[in-house]
Amino acid sequence: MCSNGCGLDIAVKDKKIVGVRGLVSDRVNHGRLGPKGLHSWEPVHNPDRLTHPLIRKNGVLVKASWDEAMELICAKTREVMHELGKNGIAFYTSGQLFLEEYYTLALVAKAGICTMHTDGNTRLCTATAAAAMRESFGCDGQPGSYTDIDYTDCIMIFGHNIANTQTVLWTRMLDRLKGPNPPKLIVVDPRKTRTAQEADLHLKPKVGTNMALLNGIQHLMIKNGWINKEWVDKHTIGYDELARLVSSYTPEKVSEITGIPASDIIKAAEILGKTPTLLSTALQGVYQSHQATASACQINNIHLIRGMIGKPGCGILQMNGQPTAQNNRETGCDGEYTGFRNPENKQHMQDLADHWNVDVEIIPHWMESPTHISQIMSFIRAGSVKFMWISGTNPAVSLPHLSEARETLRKPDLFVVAQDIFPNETTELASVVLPAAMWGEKTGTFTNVDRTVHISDKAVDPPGECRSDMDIWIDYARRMGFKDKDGNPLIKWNDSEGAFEHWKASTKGRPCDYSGMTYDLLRKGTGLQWPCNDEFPHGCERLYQDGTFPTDIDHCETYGHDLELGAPFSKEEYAMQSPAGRAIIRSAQYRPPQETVNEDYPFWVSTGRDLWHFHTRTKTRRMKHLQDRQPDAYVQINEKDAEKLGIKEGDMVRVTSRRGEVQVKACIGRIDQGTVFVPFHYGYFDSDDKQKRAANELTISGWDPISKQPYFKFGAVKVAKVEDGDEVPTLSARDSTRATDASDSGKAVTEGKHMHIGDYIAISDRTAETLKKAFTELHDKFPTDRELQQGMQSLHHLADEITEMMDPFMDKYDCRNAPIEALVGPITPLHFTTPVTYGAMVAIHSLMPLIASLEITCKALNVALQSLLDPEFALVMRDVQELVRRMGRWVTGQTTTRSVQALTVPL
Ligand SMILES: Nc1nc2c(c(=O)[nH]1)N[C@H]1C(S)=C(S)[C@@H](COP(=O)(O)OP(=O)(O)OC[C@H]3O[C@@H](n4cnc5c(=O)[nH]c(N)nc54)[C@H](O)[C@@H]3O)O[C@H]1N2
Ligand SMILES: Nc1nc2c(c(=O)[nH]1)N[C@H]1C(S)=C(S)[C@@H](COP(=O)(O)OP(=O)(O)OC[C@H]3O[C@@H](n4cnc5c(=O)[nH]c(N)nc54)[C@H](O)[C@@H]3O)O[C@H]1N2
Ligand SMILES: [Mo]
Repeated sequence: MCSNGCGLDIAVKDKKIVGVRGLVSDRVNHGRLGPKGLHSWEPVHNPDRLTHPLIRKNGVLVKASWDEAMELICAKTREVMHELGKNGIAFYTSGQLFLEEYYTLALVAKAGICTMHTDGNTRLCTATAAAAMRESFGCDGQPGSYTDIDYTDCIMIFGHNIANTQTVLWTRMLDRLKGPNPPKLIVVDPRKTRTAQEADLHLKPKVGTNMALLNGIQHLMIKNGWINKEWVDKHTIGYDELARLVSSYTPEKVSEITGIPASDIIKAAEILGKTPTLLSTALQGVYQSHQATASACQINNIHLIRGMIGKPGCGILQMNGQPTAQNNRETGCDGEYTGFRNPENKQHMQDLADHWNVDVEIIPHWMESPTHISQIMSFIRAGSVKFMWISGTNPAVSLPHLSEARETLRKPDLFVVAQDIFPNETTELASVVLPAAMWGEKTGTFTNVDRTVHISDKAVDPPGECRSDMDIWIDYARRMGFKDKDGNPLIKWNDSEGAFEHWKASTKGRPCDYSGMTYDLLRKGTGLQWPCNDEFPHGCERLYQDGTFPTDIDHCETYGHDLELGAPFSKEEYAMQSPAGRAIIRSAQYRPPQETVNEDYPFWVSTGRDLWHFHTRTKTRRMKHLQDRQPDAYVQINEKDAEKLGIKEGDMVRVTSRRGEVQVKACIGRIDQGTVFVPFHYGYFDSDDKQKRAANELTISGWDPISKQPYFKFGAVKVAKVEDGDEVPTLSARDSTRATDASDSGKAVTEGKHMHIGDYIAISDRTAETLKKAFTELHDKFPTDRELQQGMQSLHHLADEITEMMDPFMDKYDCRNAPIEALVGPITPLHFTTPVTYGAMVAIHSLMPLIASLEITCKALNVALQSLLDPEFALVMRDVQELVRRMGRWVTGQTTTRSVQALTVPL
């Protein structure tokens, strides 16, 4: 139940699990277990387990056979694909299944259905960790090792309440902190958490201001020369830009933004600047907060500017949250591609297609990244996704802005499959429910945050008719008839070892190389760290030991993004940056969060975790020791704030945001004034009165521009004591269940619908025609300007070429007579003015909006045509785009060379 990846032994008696203990020989936990690990086996045999498939009939879920359920799912898949195409289907999975299960799902989604909508709850969890490592190092993968904790001189824990959330890793830190030569400990958290209590220096930023603090720290490190310039010059790019950008982040300015005293900022910079070794961790206080990826990159930067990476004691743990978040990312079930491949790298995609024995065109890789969950939800609302398969996650509690999320999931025309081990708030909204086997009942591997791969063996049979998630997807693939390009079954394995062997082969040569591992090797009493291959047969403890990073243009997982806007860089732009094996120092300004406090909503709200519970508590609710420690939802509030509002410990309090409200008990102290904290563990499955209490009733809907991870850590609320007689907000029966029967969900509606690609082709054709007219008009308007006249003739030739190239496809997409004025309005007119020198320059310039517009149209069409498997026309549009770019180059060149005479000589 966290990403630490502890090894454990399972005790079985009479075919039942009766206990677990930590595995002493394991490199990760050395025999230790935390409270959740120790009790983790208890829910396995809980009588509430789902044991049979269920299908919704007359509004209620009724028992069905596997055959009935799977045939219905297949029929609905076909129905939706027939109406909307493959991108009417979405998969939303977990960070809690096994590697082999995700790998199977990746094939089903990417090469069976071929949808671009595959995501996981890992998007809510550690999408930012992955994004930040891709930006800084060229590829996902934690550089460090847990052993760094044993050697380091300084630990920085950033937005991470490790004492609650990774208890075993925390004890490893406590060993050092309470032993000889303890490392210095810096903790950055707005709350005085159990972690922060142990800190030498506790920085308490206002929520959402991490970026300002990190820029401020780097400013001081650079100003004081606390950097390793020699290493920086040799192994990084981007340093000068960082130095320039952070130079205005003085301690006074940063203190003003963050609320941290300037002296503490100076102290932090000095510790970080002078420590001989440094180990950093970051988690949700960074990833779910404002400017998430940008901030996580600055933590990488602190290591890079000091050259503290790839050496003992110098790890960066961009943490994971869930036990198998790493595997979801590696196999490509969220925003990434199998084996950390780059979707924009043709060879990477071809290698994957060869390994799967499918045509490369069918793998959805045309867009820069697959659809993220918030976007899938908005497609559902718009009616362009009508089939959603949810596995191992409980979005009806864990997604932000719950009232909207629930309304989306219960939409009558959406067909929802929920695959879980227990009934929960999401199964209540499902059309079909599939009962899954859990760990202990199935075999598979999982990879923790320091790249250690473990095997988890089956110990007992699952209850009732439960099947493993992998078996369910293999069954689906067979029933759907998914084939490779030789007509053989797409999925070529029947068991987890078979899946692992196939997966292994797909990783050879990639950074996450598993090729040297086998199930037998993994059974030798401890896990193995990837890469594990011929070069590292026993696994590799630390990445980047020689200062070489996977940023080579042929090797990297991404070409990177603008940290502030999230806009992707093109391959050409990346080539110009030329990192070529060097790490990338990326920088950005601090910007204030989108929602801020005001008179009506005067408190910042943050949400997160408690020590005793895991997520939506489907498991920890059923572990008596843990449930009894923290049975109720609560809101944490500062002493002074509570006093002002007349609130005492245990009082019922109403917390209201612009989106919803909850009523929960007050828990006073250990938090700064002006901020409140609500754990997100409490939903409605075990609440009789359905009183509103889920933290996500309050949260905003917004996400990081690069990682697309939702913002769970800031928003504005008001707080009031509940008085006798006040209304109690409850979740209505309507909101908590689905009204449509399974057979009616996902029904096709075809009237008035049509694919819009023809409209867009017509727009590009018409834009080219308009350009031709403009070229002729300009040519005639300036008879004495020979250069302009020649230019217009040449550009006209290019435009002719464009319309000729597109002509053969106009009928295919039925777009000769599309009413495009109605679609885009009048196309921009030309501007003419006098005198003639200035006038010609402005006239040439005024071509640019049309040219730019045509270029974007071409690019969008190229991607859409690839997805429609029309590579011929897609290639034409790529060539057209190149012609349009050349037009743009002419216009830019002419405008700039003309500018001196036209703009500075009086006429
Ligand atoms: N007991 C328990 N352990 C768990 C889990 C669980 O549910 N329960 N879940 C697992 C999973 S999936 C995950 S992702 C991890 C999450 O583990 P953590 O990230 O440690 O947990 P959170 O409580 O979500 O958030 C961490 C801290 O961020 C702080 N914070 C909020 N806003 C800001 C900010 O703007 N800046 C800074 N610097 N800090 C801020 C909060 O005060 C909070 O203490 O835990 C894993 N372990
Ligand atoms: N407000 C707020 N919201 C948050 C967060 C926050 O800090 N604040 N944190 C976010 C984060 S980091 C995370 S990770 C998410 C977690 O959010 P969820 O993923 O929705 O939470 P879980 O309760 O872990 O849901 C996992 C589900 O999988 C089921 N399950 C367990 N094992 C198996 C299995 O082997 N097979 C199948 N099919 N099902 C299984 C469990 O019963 C459970 O219903 O929440 C996010 N939401
Ligand atoms: Mo998470």
